[in-house]
Amino acid sequence: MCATSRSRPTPRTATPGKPGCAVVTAGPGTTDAITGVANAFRAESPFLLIGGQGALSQHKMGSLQDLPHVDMMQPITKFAATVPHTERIADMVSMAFRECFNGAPGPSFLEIPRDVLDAQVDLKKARIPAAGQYRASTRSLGDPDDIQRLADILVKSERPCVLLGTQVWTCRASDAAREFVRTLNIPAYMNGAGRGTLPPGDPHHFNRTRRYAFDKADVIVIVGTPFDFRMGYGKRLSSSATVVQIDLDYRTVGKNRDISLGIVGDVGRILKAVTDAATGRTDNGAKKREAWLEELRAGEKAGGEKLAAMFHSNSKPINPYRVAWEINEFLTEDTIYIGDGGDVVTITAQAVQPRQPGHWMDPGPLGTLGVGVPFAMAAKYVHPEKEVLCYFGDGAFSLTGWDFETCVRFNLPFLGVIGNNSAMNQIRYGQIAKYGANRGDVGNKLGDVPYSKFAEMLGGYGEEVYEPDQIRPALERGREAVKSGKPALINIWVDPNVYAPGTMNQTMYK
Ligand SMILES: Cc1ncc(C[n+]2csc(CCOP(=O)(O)OP(=O)(O)O)c2C)c(N)n1
Ligand SMILES: [Mg+2]
Repeated sequence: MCATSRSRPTPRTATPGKPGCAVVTAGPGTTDAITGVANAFRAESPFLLIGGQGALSQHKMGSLQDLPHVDMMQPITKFAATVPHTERIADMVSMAFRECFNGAPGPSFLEIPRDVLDAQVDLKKARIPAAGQYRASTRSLGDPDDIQRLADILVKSERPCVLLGTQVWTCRASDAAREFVRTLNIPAYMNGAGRGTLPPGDPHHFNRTRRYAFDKADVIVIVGTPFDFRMGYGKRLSSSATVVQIDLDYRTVGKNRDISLGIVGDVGRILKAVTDAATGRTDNGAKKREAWLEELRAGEKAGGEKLAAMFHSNSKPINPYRVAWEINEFLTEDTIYIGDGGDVVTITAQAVQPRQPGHWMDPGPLGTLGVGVPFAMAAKYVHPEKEVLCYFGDGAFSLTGWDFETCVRFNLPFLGVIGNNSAMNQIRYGQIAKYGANRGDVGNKLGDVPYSKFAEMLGGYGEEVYEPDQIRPALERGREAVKSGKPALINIWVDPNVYAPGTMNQTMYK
């Protein structure tokens, strides 16, 4: 970004579910954007990237910044094409956006050669699609017979559970999902952008007993999330359970694991229809499931108690579990939380619970480190009235940290917190486990960087934290700095020898 703007951005109306758009130069500009496109592809984010290209008149002659962009983008987009003529620009932009919403959302790519961009055409000859008139609704309901079948299955179930995934947010289905679990009395687990659908403390909000529930449930409903590595490819679900999968994408349903029933369509419409269908029955079975919910609540409580000592740890260097707990305590109802890092961020998944849907962002299934600053920038740009807090690993922060300056320049203040262990610790652990203690540092040791100085150098606010009881006061001062318009970085020095259980089990590779 190069324009300068120091004025406070006027609040923009939040535009949920709208696609994003970015424009980059040809060659290295387009290759620089590849990771962002790939991240959107795996995260199912609708987004159009427009890239430049040398003039068609110099096609394949070795023009400045010439590369086969479309070939490179093809496997990581839903649609990638060259605009061959100026008359076609508007039409192909509508085509690309339409493709962004084909099944599960994702990115599209268009390259516009220089002479196509510069030429003038008679507008009467061009097709200029009108907003709202170039594509159909994506809110389809699935097979109505299957809606009835799912209602039957759930009404009869005694130990059901539901996993609410990213598409619950994509489809803005939070209300429908809440009504579904409350009416039918079903325990809900959340992952990805589905986190926050139910607030912590809600009687149907569960998170520490997911493995137990997947093992003991008689019916498991998977909503808007694939059977990928986060789900152990479906292997961690009881083999005797009735497994139902609901997804926007036909290709996702039944992939990697057999299912008893699959329904394709808008997950909000489907959950609402199932709730309505079950409500028509004389007894929807909600009461008989209470014992199962109580069993899981006891498990949640025991799980929380197990972690309490680590959450309250006063040890030095600071235990990263303590940081995770402090951050969760510090979040407001309105804070958008972003995680960007390896092990320190994995640890926060056990403590940090967003209070609302749409208030959690993470590196997603591509595991893209470096998303933090750009996500914070985008979140603050769309929601200038909200607090944006991003928790980084030091390795992750170093990837895109320079854009902290962009946040200063564009007046997009956010609160950055770094869990600094001077290492790429998640990978360091894997190497220690595989190759022995003296091999952990190879390629993973980072410098002891006082990032507060980096923040100050770029015009922001910064603090170093070495004592556990200084975490909260430093966060408070960071919050005040952000309120005064300065992005802030609180650099917390954490113990490099404490790891998340998922890192120790190397669960992500199983
Ligand atoms: C762009 C990118 N590069 C590399 C990786 C592989 N990777 C996963 S976790 C990790 C360590 C990150 O270190 P840091 O952010 O400091 O977190 P820590 O594990 O130390 O808590 C790395 C390199 C990745 N996921 N994304
Ligand atoms: Mg680190």
